[in-house]
Order: sequence, then structure tokens, then C-alpha cells
Amino acid sequence: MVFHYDSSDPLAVVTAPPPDETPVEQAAREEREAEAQRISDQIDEELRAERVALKKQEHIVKVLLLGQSESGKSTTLKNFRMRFARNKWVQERASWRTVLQLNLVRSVNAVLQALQDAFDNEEEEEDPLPFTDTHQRLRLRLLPLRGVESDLKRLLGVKAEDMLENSPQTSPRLSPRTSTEFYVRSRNWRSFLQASQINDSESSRRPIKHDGVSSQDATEVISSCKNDIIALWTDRVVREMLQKYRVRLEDSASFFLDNAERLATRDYEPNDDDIVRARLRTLDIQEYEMNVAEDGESRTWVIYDVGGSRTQRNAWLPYFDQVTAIIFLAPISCFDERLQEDPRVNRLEDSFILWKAICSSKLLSRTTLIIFLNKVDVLEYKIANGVMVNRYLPSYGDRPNDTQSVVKYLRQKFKDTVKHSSPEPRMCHIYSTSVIDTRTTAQTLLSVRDGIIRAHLKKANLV
Ligand SMILES: Nc1nc2c(ncn2[C@@H]2O[C@H](COP(=O)(O)OP(=O)(O)OP(=O)(O)O)[C@@H](O)[C@H]2O)c(=O)[nH]1
Ligand SMILES: [Mg+2]
Repeated sequence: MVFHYDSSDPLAVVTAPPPDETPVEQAAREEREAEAQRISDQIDEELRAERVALKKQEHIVKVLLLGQSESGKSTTLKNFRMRFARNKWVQERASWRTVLQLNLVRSVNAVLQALQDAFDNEEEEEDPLPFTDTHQRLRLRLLPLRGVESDLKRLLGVKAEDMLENSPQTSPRLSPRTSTEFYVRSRNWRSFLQASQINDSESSRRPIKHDGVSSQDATEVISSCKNDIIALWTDRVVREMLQKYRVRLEDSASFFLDNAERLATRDYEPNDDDIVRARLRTLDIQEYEMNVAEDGESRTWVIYDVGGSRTQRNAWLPYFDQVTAIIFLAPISCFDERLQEDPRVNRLEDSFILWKAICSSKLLSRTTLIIFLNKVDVLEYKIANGVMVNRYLPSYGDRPNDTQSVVKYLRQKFKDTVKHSSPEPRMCHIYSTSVIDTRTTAQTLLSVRDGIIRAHLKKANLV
């Protein structure tokens, strides 16, 4: 660009070329000016792109799943993916096989450990359980599953030192649970499996080999133990033993054991109901992007799944910024349970403390809040088995000891917390859920989607 001197513009004199400029100087000046213009255009272009990106960001719906450990966050994420990212979900289905085999084997080993401890204890009992040689034989025949548990963990990327830390505890009388939870870095396990897999289009069905361990060998051992697993789990004395010692197995252990006939076969392929039961503790923050359609329009949703145990909660804060909605998972069946990481704390109380902190956060004052009163099926089971809620929750008083009344009571408590702790008045959507029930959860998620979108659009219009 060349500047022309215009005496009518007082500023033109400042930018005008010197009157005695030589042709060489003029060429150099014009080159400098062209370069300056190029840089200026580039900056404009970058700013424009940034604005477009920001605009796009505004359209992205960000959902954060929060709640204590084992509340059902990852299970809710699975339901989201199953409903809104179906193709990818179906592609990944087979890769859950190793995780489900591990869940089954861990459940069997937990029962075996309790059995061994009971054998030792019963010797001193006045009225011992009627154990027979069959029980000893079953225990011996199922011993190889210990090795299979380590092998499957290794296939999923668990390191040797972590296995030691996560080995079963010994005394059912002293510990409410027969085994502490194992973990794999859940973001990595699938890539770890795939890296160990033979590469071809049918890879998910091919045997996996890693470090001298083969998934085929593990599957062989599991299927050869199938009848013994079923015999152990359906044995009357073993059931009595579990009750007598109040052995608390992991939430889905009975599901895996009830389904051993199907899970412990050579050609086992997981279905959706199995996968929502599969347990892998989340240790880091997982981010899943999916396209969610509503009224013919598709929008990008990013769902963040966090680890819920106390040591993981510091990592939540950075995600509070810019989040559209929070789905808080409160397992209402856990009124008689304690936190695994701090056995002094009742799990329901921990959920209320967390919920109060979320409601009172100024950073989240404009975030849509949704709460899932989860594990209603477990609550129902406990009540059907005679557990009295007011024994653990004195404030429940003499209200009826039935599921509906407990849900109603707790729903009101969570609602009251929103009202009393939020910095400004706000709505909160409350659902009672059992997120292992994929059909009913799919309906809930549609309602959740509509609620989030409505609030999102309303907020966008107000800005
Ligand atoms: N019966 C029953 N089991 C459930 C329900 N929701 C979750 N589970 C089971 O509870 C276990 C824990 O669920 P997760 O979704 O892994 O829990 P989480 O909140 O992600 O836990 P962390 O990753 O440790 O923070 C899994 O075995 C689930 O299948 C429910 O509504 N009913
Ligand atoms: Mg999780």
C-alpha cells in the first residue's frame, strides 16, 4: 500500500513519505509497509478464528458427573454413550470381556477367601456351620482362579506392586468387605488391551497376549471351573456362612456369580446389561465427546467422569468453570454403609456434605443441577430383607419402612439443601434411578437432555 499526501487531513502529514525520498528508499518503505499490513491481517484473522472458536464453545454442552466413589458415575456415563454414541459403544463392547471375566473371578475369590477364614474360625465355634469335604474340595479346585485374577489384571495393565496392595483382606469379622477394590487406570485399560492384541479386523475376538499371559489361557481355566463356581455360589452352607459372617461383597458380585453359567464360557460375549455392571474404579478424569440430537438438531456434548473417592476430589475444581450442568449421583441405598477410604464416615452423610458444598459454590451458582437418587434397586432389596432405615437414620423416625417413603424423605432432604445452601434461588431436577437398568435410564436421560438444553438456551439468551 502506498500513502499519498493529502494536506486536508492533519494526520496525513505524519504518515506521509519524506519529500526527498529516493526510489530505493521508497521501495524499502513500501516493503516495510506491506509487511506491517500482512502482520496486521494475520492478527485480524487469528482474532476472527478465536471468536468463532469461542462462539462454538458456547454451543458445546459440558456435563460433569459428580458423587462419591461407587455412586454410579461411570455407569451413568456408560448409559449416555449407549444411548447417544451407539456406534462406538457397539464397536467397543467386546473389549469389556476381560473386565467382566476379572469381575467374576474376583467375586469367586472373595467368596473363597471368606470360606477359608470361616474354616479357621469355625474350629473354635460351639455351634459350627456344617462344612463337609465337598467344601474343602471346591476350595481346592477353584484355587487356580487366584492366578487367573493376577493374569487378567496384568492383561488390563495393573502393575505388580498395585496387585500386592489390592490383594484380598483376611478376616471377614474384622473387615466389612472381603477384598479391597483393585483399580486400573481406567483411561488406559482399553488401549493397553488393544496394544496387546493381534492386529486385524477381528482383533476384539482374538486372544490377547501380554508378558507371557494369554487371555485364551485365562478363559480356558475359567470355563473349566464353571460348574464348581456354580456349585460354590448355590451351596446352602456357603450362603449361611456369608450371612453369619456378614460378608459384604462388592455391589455387583451377586450379578456376576448369578450369571456364571453364561460368563464362564469359552465364547462369552458381553451384552449391555453386563457392561453396566462391570466395575473399574475411575482414577483420573475421563472426557467423552458425543453428538446429542434434539429436535433434529445435533449438538456436541462433553461429559466428564471423575474419580469419587476423597483423594480424587481435589481434581474436580478446575472442571467447575464453564460447566453447563452437573449430574450428582447420590446412592440412597448406602445409609447403612461407611466410606471405604474413611470407615468413620457414613456414606449417606458424605453424599449430603458433598451436595451441600456443590449447592453453595459461587462458581456453580448458574450451573444446572441434576441429582440422581441412585441404587433404588439396592434400597428395595435391603428393605425387603428387613433392614430398618431408622436404625441407621434416626431422623427418619416412625415413617413407614418402605422404598417409596424413604425415597420421598431423602428427595425432600436433598431439595431442602438446594434451597438453603444455594447463593441464589435455583431449580434442581431430581430423579430416582437404578442406572444398571438401561431401558429406564434411557428414558431418564432423554428428560435430562431436554432439561439441560432448555436451561442452556435460556442462559445463552440472557447473556
Ligand atoms: N444395583 C445397582 N448397582 C449399581 C447402580 N449404579 C451403579 N451400580 C454398580 O455400582 C458399582 C460402582 O459404580 P460406578 O459407576 O463404577 O461408580 P463410580 O461413581 O464411577 O465410582 P468411582 O469411579 O470409584 O468414583 C458398579 O459395579 C455398578 O454396576 C444401581 O443403580 N444399582
Ligand atoms: Mg467411576
